Amino acid sequence: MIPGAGDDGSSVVPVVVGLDVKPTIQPTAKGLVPVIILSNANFDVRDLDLTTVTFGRTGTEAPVAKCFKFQDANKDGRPDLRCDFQNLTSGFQVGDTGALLKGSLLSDSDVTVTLGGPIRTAPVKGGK
Ligand SMILES: [Ca+2]
Repeated sequence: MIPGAGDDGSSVVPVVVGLDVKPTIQPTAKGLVPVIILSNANFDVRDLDLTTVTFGRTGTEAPVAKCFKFQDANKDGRPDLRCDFQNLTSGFQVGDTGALLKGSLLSDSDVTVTLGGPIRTAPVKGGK
């Protein structure tokens, strides 16, 4: 089943907000991908239930490995949050151009927030 494609009448509300991902991802590299979750006028990252957050090619692949303190990363006056995810678990493939992050709200676990951001992938060493 494709995540989010259910037609069961549940109150899942995808909200697309900003995600600032490390620009170039090497799909076969070990280590962590740093992701900055950006707040905006309609979304405050402090409302996100971090225990439900997942990240990757379709947004459901990797659980949070580590989150940092809230900081205003883009200097717009709203708090942002950096979280790191395991690169290999995130499931990126060469040629991918976007990353997604999904998570529920602390105030309403039925609401799923979806965040997206652009990425580039680096060629895999040693050929295709
Ligand atoms: Ca900010």
